[in-house]
Amino acid sequence: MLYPVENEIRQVMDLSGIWEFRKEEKEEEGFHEKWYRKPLVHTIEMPVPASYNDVTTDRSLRDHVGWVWYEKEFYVPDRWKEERIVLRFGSVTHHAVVYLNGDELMRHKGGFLPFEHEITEALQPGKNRLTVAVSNLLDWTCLPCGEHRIVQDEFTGETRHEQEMHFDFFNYAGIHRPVKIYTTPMAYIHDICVTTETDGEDGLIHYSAEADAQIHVTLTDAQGSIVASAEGTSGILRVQKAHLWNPGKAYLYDLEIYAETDHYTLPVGIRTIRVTDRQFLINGKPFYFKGFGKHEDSDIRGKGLDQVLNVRDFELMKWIHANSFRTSHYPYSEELMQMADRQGLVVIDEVPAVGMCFFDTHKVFTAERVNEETCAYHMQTLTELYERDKNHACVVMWSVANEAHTSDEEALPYFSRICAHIRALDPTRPVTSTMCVDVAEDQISQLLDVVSVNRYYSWYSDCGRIEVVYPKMKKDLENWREKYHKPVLVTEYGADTIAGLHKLPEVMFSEEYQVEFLKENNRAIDSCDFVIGEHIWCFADFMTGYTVQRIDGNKKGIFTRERQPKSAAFVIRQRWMEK
Ligand code: GCB
Repeated sequence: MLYPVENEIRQVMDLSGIWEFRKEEKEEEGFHEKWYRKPLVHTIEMPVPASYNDVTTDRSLRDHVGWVWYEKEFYVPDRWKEERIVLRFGSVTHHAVVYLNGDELMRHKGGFLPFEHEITEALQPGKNRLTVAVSNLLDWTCLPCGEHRIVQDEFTGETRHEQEMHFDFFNYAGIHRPVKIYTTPMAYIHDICVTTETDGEDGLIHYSAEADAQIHVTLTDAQGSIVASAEGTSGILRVQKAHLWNPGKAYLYDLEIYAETDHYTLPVGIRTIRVTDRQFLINGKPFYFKGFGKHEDSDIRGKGLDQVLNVRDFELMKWIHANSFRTSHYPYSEELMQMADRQGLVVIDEVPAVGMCFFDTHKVFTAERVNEETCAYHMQTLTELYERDKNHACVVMWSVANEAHTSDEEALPYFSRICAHIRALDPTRPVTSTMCVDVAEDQISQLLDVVSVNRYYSWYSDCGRIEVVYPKMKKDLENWREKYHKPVLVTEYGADTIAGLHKLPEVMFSEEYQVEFLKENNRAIDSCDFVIGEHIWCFADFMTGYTVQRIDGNKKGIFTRERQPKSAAFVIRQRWMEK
C-alpha cells in the first residue's frame, strides 16, 4: 500500500485539525438513531490526530468503553474533476465505520494500520460531510486481544460495556493518525515492491510495480544523478559501487516510477539481512541491537501522531547511542518509519498481537480464548503490515507477537500457520516473537529465526534482590541457546523507576536501583556471546490501565514521559558508546 505523496501529478489534502465529536451515552445509539444521516449535534471540539481520552477533563470520556463519533466537513477543489480521489486514514483505534455524505463508505478493524477507499463517485459538488464512528472495544478476535461484556449497572439498571485488557498500556482510542484525501490519475500506479541484494560492490534492486500503464523506472542517488533505469512492470536495477543503507549511516536512493500519466517516488535503501546460528548480519557484518522497546504515548495526545515527539525520541536515541527499537506492541506511524529509514535506525516491526492466551489452563476466566477467527485476523493483520512496510530499509525483522502464552498446547499449530504466512509474504526478512514463558515450556521458538526473550529478574521475581540477576539471567539465556541453537535477543528487561527518587543503598523504584539492575543484566548479557542485542524496557514512561501495580503508568522508562533522562540514561549512554 503506497503512502500518499505530492508531486507534479498527485495532490494531497490533510484533514488534520479540529473535528466535531460526540460520545455515545447509550450503547450503539448513534447507529440506531443514524447520526451519520445529518450533521452531528451536541458535539464538542476534538483534535485529529489524537486520542480523545486525555484531551478533556471528563472522566467518563477518558474511560469510555464503546463508540464515539467524529465529523468533518470539507471541500475538494474543482480542478480535481478529472482525478481519481481517495480517502485514507493513517489509523483509527480500534474499529472504524466511515460515512460520506450520510452513506456508509467503508469499515476497518485494527487500530494501527492504514485503510482507504476511492471516493471519486461518492463526492458531491461543494461541501462534503465525513462521519466516522470509532470503537475501542476489544475481544478475542481482535489484536490486541481483550474481553468485553455488557453488564447491567447495579444502581441505575442501565446496560454498559465493560472491557478487560490483557496488555500493559492504556487503551487509547480515536483517530490517531492523519486523515488524507489524495489524488491519482484515472490510470495509476497501484503498488510497488522492492527487495535488495548486493553483488560484490554493486547493489541490485528487484522491483515490481502494479499499474494501469507501461512502466518506466529510474533510480537517482542522493545528489540527484540517475544511476540506473529500466522498462517494464518488474525488473532488476544494477547500481554500480552502491552506497549501502547501514545502521546509523542511512543512504537512500529515489526510485522514480513513471506510468504514462502517473508518477510516484519511493525512497529505497540497499541492504542485506542474514541470520546465522549466532549472528544477525546487516550487509554481511554482525549487527548488535542496542535500543529499546517503545510506545507511541505522550501526555494529553495519548497515541496521536506527534512529529515533535517523534523527532525528540530520535534525538534521544541518537544521544544515547541506540541503533534500533522494536515497535512494541503494534505498528507505529508511517511517518515514524520513514524517519527511521532516513536516519538509519533499525526497526523490529511488531503486529498488535499482545495479550494472547490460548488455553484456559487455570479456568480462571469463563470467556473464550484465542480462536480460529483470531488466527485468520492475525494473518490478515500481518498482510496489512507487510503491505504497508515491505519497502522500508529500516525494517529488518518481523515480530509476530509479544509474550503469547507459548507454553499452551495450541500455540504450536497456531504459530506454525502465522510464521508460514509471514514467510510466504516476505522470504527476505527473519521472523521473531518475544517470549515470557520458561524455556522448558516454550513450544514455538523452533519456528523463529531469532529467539527473543523478555526478562525481569529481581523485579517481578526475587523483588529487590539485585544479586540474583546475573546468575539467573545468564543461566536463562544459556538455556534458550542450548534448546534452540539460535541467536538470542533480549527484547525486554527493566525496572520501574520514579524519576527523582534517590536511595542508597539502592531500593526498588529508586534511580539507583534501575542503574544497578541494568548493570547486572548487562553483565549477564555480556557473558553470552550468542546474544545479538539488548533492548531495554522501556524507552520512556508510559500510561497504562488502572491497577495497583502502576502509579500513573509504567515507570520503566530510561526517559520520563516528558522525555528527560533518568540517571540510568547516562550509564547506558556510556555503555552503548563503547559497545
Ligand atoms: C512485559 C510486556 C510489556 C510490559 C512489561 C512490564 O513483559 O511485554 O508490555 O509493559 O512487561 O513493564 O511489565
